[in-house]
Amino acid sequence: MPGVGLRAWLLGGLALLAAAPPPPNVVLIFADDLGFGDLASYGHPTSVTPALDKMAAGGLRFTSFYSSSPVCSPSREFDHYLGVPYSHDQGPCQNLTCFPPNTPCFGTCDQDVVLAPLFWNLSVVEQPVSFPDLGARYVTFAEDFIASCGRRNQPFFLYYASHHSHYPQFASQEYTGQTPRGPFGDALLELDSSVGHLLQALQDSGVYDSTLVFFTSDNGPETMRMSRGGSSGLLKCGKGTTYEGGVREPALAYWPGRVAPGVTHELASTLDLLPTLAALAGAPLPNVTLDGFDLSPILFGSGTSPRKTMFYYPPAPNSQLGVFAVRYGKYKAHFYTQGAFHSGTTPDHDCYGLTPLVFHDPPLLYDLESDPAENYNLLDEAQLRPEVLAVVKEMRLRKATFDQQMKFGESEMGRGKDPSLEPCCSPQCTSRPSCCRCPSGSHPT
Ligand SMILES: [Ca+2]
Repeated sequence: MPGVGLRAWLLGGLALLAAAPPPPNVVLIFADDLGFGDLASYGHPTSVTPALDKMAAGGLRFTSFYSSSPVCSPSREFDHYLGVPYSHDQGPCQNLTCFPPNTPCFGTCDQDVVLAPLFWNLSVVEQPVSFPDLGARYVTFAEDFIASCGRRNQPFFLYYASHHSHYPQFASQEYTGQTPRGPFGDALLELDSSVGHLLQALQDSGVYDSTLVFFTSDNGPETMRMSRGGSSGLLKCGKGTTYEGGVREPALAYWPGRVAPGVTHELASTLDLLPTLAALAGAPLPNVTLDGFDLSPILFGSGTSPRKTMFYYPPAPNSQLGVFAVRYGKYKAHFYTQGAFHSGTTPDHDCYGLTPLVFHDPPLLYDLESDPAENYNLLDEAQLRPEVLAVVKEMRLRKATFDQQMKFGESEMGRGKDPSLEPCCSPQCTSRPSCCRCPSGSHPT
């Protein structure tokens, strides 16, 4: 996938230190390129997602939850790891099976790089990874981890990041051809089934009531894949843009007995997960400036969200332009807009990859509560209301203040490429990248 940095699709666990009283367990489930409109609980008519429906009905469903970026986010560090350490389309896929028994993956994916590897901790155990087997492997790994922690009465953090809803979609035999939505729906069904298995594993280990399960997605749908991509529902555009469809995500918090079932319209973000989970675990925060908030007041019904503002970064942020848009309360101002190739093919030309960067002065201003689709610019109204002009002034100030405080780190992408660093199951082989190929079981695990 062009233009996207290191990304981790991982399944890992970090055993937390036990203290008195014991902190809760956390299961954080990340979908990939899954849009605001993709789940049955968010209105999709033909998605089949019974486990996520159960979480939505028995947990807290967010309607204003934002990813930190319209493309994928950085990786983390774990005690145990199983997964593909980057996007599974970042390796040739045209001869691989995505749906059994023999439906090849749609498209070609990235060429002239190694086939996607499956890592178990620091070892490549299979290359290329077998997509139809991947879901079951992740589930088994997660089930074993939960059971092991349960037996030892040890609090745990499990991060379960699924590839299924990302191009090229795939599923095992059990889920292939099982939904009216086609390949995307089948892949989503297998993702949903893994959520069901995780919930069952928590039950079986007796930790159901002491575990927060949180589900969300990393960015909006890749509509360039047409019906094989996800859906942002009523929101504008998708992946790669700073319109709502790029960053506003489904989000579900599930903790029977602690998080009351319901729907919240409060503002929240993936940026808030670290401070929230650290607070729940009684863990100290890292000694850095964080742009997240503890969401405990929303989760436990004691108050409103501490987050009042959301800043929208473009896929490739730079210090000269700063953030592209700002949400403050119900209002959103776009200072810059730009299309994205990820967001092509829908009838809305604003989303397209060739739609250039435009600076808006005054900004485009929308009321996201009355107009979540961003159709009606409040500054186009014949009679400008004084409160609208006051909002524009406030938005300008918030953007300027935020941009001024933001310190940009060194670009990882800017460091360049070194093909010798591509993961290879046969490190000494000489005809890279094609020689990096090992069937499952050919390598010690
Ligand atoms: Ca993604």
